[in-house]
Amino acid sequence: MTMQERAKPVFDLFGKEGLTLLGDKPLVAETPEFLLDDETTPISHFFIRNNGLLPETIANPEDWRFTVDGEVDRVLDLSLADLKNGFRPKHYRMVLECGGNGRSFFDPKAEGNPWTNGGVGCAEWTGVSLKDVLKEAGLKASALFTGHFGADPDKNGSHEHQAMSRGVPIAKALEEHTLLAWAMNGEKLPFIHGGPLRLVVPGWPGSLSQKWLKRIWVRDREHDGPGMTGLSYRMPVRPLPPGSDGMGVELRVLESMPVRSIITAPADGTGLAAGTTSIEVRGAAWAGDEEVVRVDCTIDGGATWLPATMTSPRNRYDWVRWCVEIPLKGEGYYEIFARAIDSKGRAQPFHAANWNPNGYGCNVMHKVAVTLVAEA
Ligand SMILES: Nc1nc2c(c(=O)[nH]1)N[C@H]1C(S)=C(S)[C@@H](COP(=O)(O)O)O[C@H]1N2
Ligand SMILES: [Mo]
Repeated sequence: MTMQERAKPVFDLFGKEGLTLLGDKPLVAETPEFLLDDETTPISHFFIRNNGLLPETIANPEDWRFTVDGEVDRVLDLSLADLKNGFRPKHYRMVLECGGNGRSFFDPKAEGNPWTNGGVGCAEWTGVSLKDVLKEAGLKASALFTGHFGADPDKNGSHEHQAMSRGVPIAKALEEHTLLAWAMNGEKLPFIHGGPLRLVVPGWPGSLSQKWLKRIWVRDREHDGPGMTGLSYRMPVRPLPPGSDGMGVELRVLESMPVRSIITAPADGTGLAAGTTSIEVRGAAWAGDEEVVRVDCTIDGGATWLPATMTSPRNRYDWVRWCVEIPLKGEGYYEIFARAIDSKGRAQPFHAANWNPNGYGCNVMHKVAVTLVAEA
């Protein structure tokens, strides 16, 4: 059986269509770029990333409970219903992107799931700002970091260790857009995306957005759960020669994700009818904590660029959609590249730069090839 055949029952179970399976235990699946052609990514096309096995489902989501403890004045033990009734709900459309998105473009190959460009989606999240809940708990002066805990068992099915438990400096936790979310695209948060309750920590690696959230431990130091130590989510401070083992080099935790764009139409490998004189190229772009200031496309390997028109993001951390009409000079083969530039002037590279042992933060330009067939 191929990976795709094996995936079908699981994808059907979770209402997924057209995803590419990267692994089944843990379940990991990415979205082909051409299925990310919507302003808001439908749940059926939203990628899946798990580091352990799935937790048990629960009968009544409103009874889901989670705690806030550690460096707080009052320990909170709240149900989902308490959250909905006690705090002001927020609705933001925001990008969620795996820290390893793009990993497969590194050469030599880096450790981990071989994401191409589809470990990303942009959904409308409904929930409350984590800061409002932390305020209710009362942060002590010693509160420096969060630690996130979910209900999922690890890869071996054990609940003794967390499959993944990461955290953020308290300033990120206190951002308006860092949400405790219970709905996605206006629907009850699907189980596979962490329902009944998950964190959404936008702009930073997806691993911070803990699914099936059970506990926020407010800490007086950097959190040290699985995913926080060693080479996990750390980048070399100084550029490394590709293929290094990363031993003995200075590393820092990856925070904001780098600027990135994808071409969502046409699909790679599209054949264009004879006589086509131009092609509409569309896509999405986002830039971690920064803004996207422009997107350009080239069909001549970067010799000339055409500026794309962009939509305005709905709110901070939303992606922008862009579009550009590119004239074609007749029959033949064309490679389209899209390049986004962020508000700090940083652009995407033509090849996977910034090689690192675990393959994080690859933002190489996306390439789509099309062929205009000859007149019959
Ligand atoms: N409890 C829990 N939360 C988790 C994970 C996990 O394995 N367990 N994986 C993280 C990672 S690495 C990513 S990229 C996102 C993916 O979210 P999604 O599956 O809803 O797309 O969830 C994050 N939250
Ligand atoms: Mo991830």
